[in-house]
Amino acid sequence: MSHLMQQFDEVSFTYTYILMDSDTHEAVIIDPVDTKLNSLINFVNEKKLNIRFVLETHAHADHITSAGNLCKMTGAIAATPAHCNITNAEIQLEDHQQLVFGKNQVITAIHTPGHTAGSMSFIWNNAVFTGDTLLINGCGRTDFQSGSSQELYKSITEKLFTLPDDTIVYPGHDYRGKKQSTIGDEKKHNPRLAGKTMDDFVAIMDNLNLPKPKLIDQAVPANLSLGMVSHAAE
Ligand SMILES: N[C@@H](CCC(=O)N[C@@H](CS)C(=O)NCC(=O)O)C(=O)O
Ligand SMILES: [Fe+2]
Repeated sequence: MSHLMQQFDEVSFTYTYILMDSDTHEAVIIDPVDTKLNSLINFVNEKKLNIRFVLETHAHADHITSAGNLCKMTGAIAATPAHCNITNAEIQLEDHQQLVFGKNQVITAIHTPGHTAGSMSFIWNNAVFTGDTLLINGCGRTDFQSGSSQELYKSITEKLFTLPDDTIVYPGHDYRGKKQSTIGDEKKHNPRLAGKTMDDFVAIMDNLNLPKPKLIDQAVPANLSLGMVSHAAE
């Protein structure tokens, strides 16, 4: 039996996921946020979880991860996409690499570049954790961290949209209070993708004109070391 808990950070609108195996109490955490570390640790203690791996979908630009501290506190192993250059993560995930925890729980990492060059999505049972590759009725921006709207279109349409239609989509963020979707619904209703060619998609992404994330200059360097910021220079 498996269980999922979704934690929300209302400052950065980030979702953190706790994937649990009920037989063994082993668990995996995806995209933890620094300011939510205490409540996450409380949940882990309350449920008596043994955290095996802490995963990042990418090096985030809008908040600082707690992955480094979480690993230190729980003895978990950090696993991050190989092409995100998160140098102190013990496992550098390659495309299609699998992580096993609990009793036969398998997570498959899929390289889905576009939001950032290294971004990955994680498949578990009938769910996919898409990070900022695919959001509900949207997608991550492509204008920094070697992003590419052409690559993002290919990752979504050639990789994520080939998963079964009833696959549950758990995004890295939602700015409108939605918690989950399905591949079928995103194929049909996502305004950036439904019925859109790559050229249409690129034109949409070129015209978003979004302001830079407020924390990008602190968050990206910190997240390249799992949020373990060095205080030596301060
Ligand atoms: N206003 C937010 C913007 C955050 C932002 O740009 N987030 C990225 C993900 S790291 C994104 O792709 N957002 C998609 C969107 O805003 O539609 C902030 O300052 O942090
Ligand atoms: Fe992001």
